[in-house]
Amino acid sequence: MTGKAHGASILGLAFGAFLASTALTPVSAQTAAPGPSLSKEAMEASGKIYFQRCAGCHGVLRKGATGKNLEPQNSAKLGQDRLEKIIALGTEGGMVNFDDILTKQEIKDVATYIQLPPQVPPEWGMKDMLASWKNIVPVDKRPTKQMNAYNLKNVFSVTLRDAGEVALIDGDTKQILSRVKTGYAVHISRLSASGRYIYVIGRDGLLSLIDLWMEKPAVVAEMKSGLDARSVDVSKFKGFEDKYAIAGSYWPPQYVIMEGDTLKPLKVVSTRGVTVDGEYHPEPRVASIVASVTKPEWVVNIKETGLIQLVDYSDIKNLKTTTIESAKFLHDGGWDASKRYFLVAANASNKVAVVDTKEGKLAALVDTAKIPHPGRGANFTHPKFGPVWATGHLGADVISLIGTDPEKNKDSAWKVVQELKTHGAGNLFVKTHPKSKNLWADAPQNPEKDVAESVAVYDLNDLTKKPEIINIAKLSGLPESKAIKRAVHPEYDETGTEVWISLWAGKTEPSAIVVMDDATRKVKKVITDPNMITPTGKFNVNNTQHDVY
Ligand code: DHE
Repeated sequence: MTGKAHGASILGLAFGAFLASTALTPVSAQTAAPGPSLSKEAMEASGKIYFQRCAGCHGVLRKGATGKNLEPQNSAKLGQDRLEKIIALGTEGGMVNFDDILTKQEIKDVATYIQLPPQVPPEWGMKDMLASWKNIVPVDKRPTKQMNAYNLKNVFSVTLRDAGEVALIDGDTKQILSRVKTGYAVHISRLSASGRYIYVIGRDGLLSLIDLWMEKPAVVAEMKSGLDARSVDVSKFKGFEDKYAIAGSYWPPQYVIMEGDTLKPLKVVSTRGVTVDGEYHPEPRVASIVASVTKPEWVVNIKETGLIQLVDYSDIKNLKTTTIESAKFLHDGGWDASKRYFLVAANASNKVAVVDTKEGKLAALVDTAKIPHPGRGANFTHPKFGPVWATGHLGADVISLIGTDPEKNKDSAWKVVQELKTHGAGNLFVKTHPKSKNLWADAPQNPEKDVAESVAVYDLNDLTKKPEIINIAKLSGLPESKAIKRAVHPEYDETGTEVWISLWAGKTEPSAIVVMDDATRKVKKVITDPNMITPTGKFNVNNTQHDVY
């Protein structure tokens, strides 16, 4: 079974169960009344497409988040023709075009589907999780020391998005060490506090635990943590290293705490509830999760409620949670250089929320340009404003620099102190390294091919200089094609001297990882392979383990 088929079947099963359990009126009955209707087959197919392609931004219940509310009272107003056009061509508001991914008939059916009442997927609780849990290599059968000769600190876990796999690549030799089957449309990798285990979460909620100490690193445990998920982290506080893991779900809206070395589920906590505006929300999804090193806590960001939870894992039977009000549609974020403050984008509110994890309080809500999207952001010391954290934007062609030192640089703290002009909107990730004097920014969501295939590089010694714009696709030597090869997710190696950039092409086209020399900004190596299918995120073991960015 290919990775693609493997992933699709897992999601298909979940979705089949969801469709079978839905309390919706049978479609044939709906056709009796005038208005939009679909055959049973078209309904199922459109439901799958919606769940896989649309729910991430619009929500399973279509209440809206980064994307617009698509409940029937709103979508029906737009009407079939307008909806088909929007799905096919996208909008200036950030909706991408699907005319190169879906057939005309699929677009037509999805346009109809979103005018019908949303289907409610089933819940996924402790029983389901335990039934899905596979302790493939029990802890006492695992190696007691590293059994391979790899320089593990410089290994990269690379998301092969549409293959449902990660590739483990040796950062020193640039060789693919192994490809590991994981969940559908894999999202992120995170490292255990010890650096021994990699945790990989798929969009289908399948969490895979990879043991880097094995002669050939492989999956030693897996567990389906939800039906739709994006985030995972581990316990990093002293005394709790590798003890617990936590995975957040989009559906059902909840998080699960697990044993760190086996993934056995221990506790499930729902995030349904009332938003910062005081209104009940049935689908407050878990966005980013990050582990503190100064307290036994996770920072759990709940997208739709705009609430940030500090979850204290020192006693999970008597779980204590501090709930911090911020702004709605929390998404991704990272630590400041001191690792006391966590900065998270409330993206559809055009704000960055700053949490003081020492005090357990909101430090600030910073207004930014449109739709901040930091990934984990980038930290460096600005010649004028002191320590700053940088975020790019999906909706604006700037990088915002936010001052992060309220002690010594009080006037700059929690303000956008400078905006750096980029080569275009549609940025997803920015990156630097403590040993580097460069800041790299991508723009993969920009509709212009040339912009999406390029990165901007800033000289941190002189931020008055224009950035150098480098077309990574042209440098890669991959065959020219009409389709966009999106340059995405710059990631440093352990030493901070190389920057790895994915060229994310279509499923059937050649993709690559281009390794740039940070000092000269020239190509050092292009990593290609027939199995390098849709590489996106890359997670260097050392930098991810120690939150270096
Ligand atoms: Fe991501 C991080 C959600 C689409 C690549 N993405 C995250 C996080 C969230 C999230 C909540 C933070 C996790 C954490 O830190 O715990 N992403 C979503 C979506 O909801 C969205 C918009 C739509 C969807 O349906 O999934 C989405 N993401 C994408 C992509 O299309 C990307 C570009 C390609 C891909 O592989 O799917 C993508 N997201 C990433 C990456 C990170 C990420 C590489 C981790 C960045 C890092 O450096 O930590």
